[in-house]
Amino acid sequence: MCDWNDDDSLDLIVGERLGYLTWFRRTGTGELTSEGRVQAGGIDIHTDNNSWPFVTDWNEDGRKDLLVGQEGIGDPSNVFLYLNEGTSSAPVFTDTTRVLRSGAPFRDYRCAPVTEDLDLDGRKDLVLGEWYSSVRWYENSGTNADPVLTTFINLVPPDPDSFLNGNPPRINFADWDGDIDRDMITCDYYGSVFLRRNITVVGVEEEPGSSVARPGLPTVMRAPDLAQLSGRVFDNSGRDVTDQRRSLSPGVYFIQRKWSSDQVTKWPSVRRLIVVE
Ligand SMILES: [Ca+2]
Ligand SMILES: [Ca+2]
Ligand SMILES: [Ca+2]
Ligand SMILES: [Ca+2]
Repeated sequence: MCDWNDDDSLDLIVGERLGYLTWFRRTGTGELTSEGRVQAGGIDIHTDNNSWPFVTDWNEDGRKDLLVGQEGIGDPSNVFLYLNEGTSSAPVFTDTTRVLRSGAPFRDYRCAPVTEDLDLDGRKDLVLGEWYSSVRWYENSGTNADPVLTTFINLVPPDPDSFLNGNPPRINFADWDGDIDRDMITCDYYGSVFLRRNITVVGVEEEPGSSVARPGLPTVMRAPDLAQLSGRVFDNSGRDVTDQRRSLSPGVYFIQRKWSSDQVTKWPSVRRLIVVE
């Protein structure tokens, strides 16, 4: 789901068994109407079976792009990127590239890629659902505009035997339980929906001499590093001190980060605790 044409109404970009992608536009009355298949170079985009579209501004140029997974048994690549060469409100695609990890294409079957900054370091990561239930987190070691993906951690382990763990997973992130952190919701081939709550423990942990960023934990930062972060900074009275962040005194602050991993870009109400040393 995304606002494909930037008219403030959520639309659908739908993948399907036969590999095409279709845009269903939300009308003024709230109904969805088909606007036809999404094209690249004037031709319907046609992946292998079970196409999975995810709309995100991959290269951070302000224009939404398309990240697409496919089934692709035996195919040389199963995660593709279509960079938008039009505008954000009228996307135009001409070509596609393969998304790489450690320099090689993803060859896992039935890929479902989404972007999500799971470790809250301000850089979007890749979360990949694939054959046999596994959901993998590829931490982005590059930048937001040029993600670099290498190793992964299984958020959900593969289950090639029982097929009871959400096989194959289709992924979404949302704060389901309203406790600020974002939870993972997946559905599978058999019609089940799985909720996996984010249960990161909140606490303070310090490692003297270095900036520390841990999932879900308050972050200890040096003032020079804070100056490199995008986002708004507030002191403990709620005063916006973003303009002074290069020279903040040691103390406790809060940072608010803009995110765009749920098809929209917005300032969330959540402010993350940081400690400037
Ligand atoms: Ca729309
Ligand atoms: Ca873009
Ligand atoms: Ca990240
Ligand atoms: Ca939550």
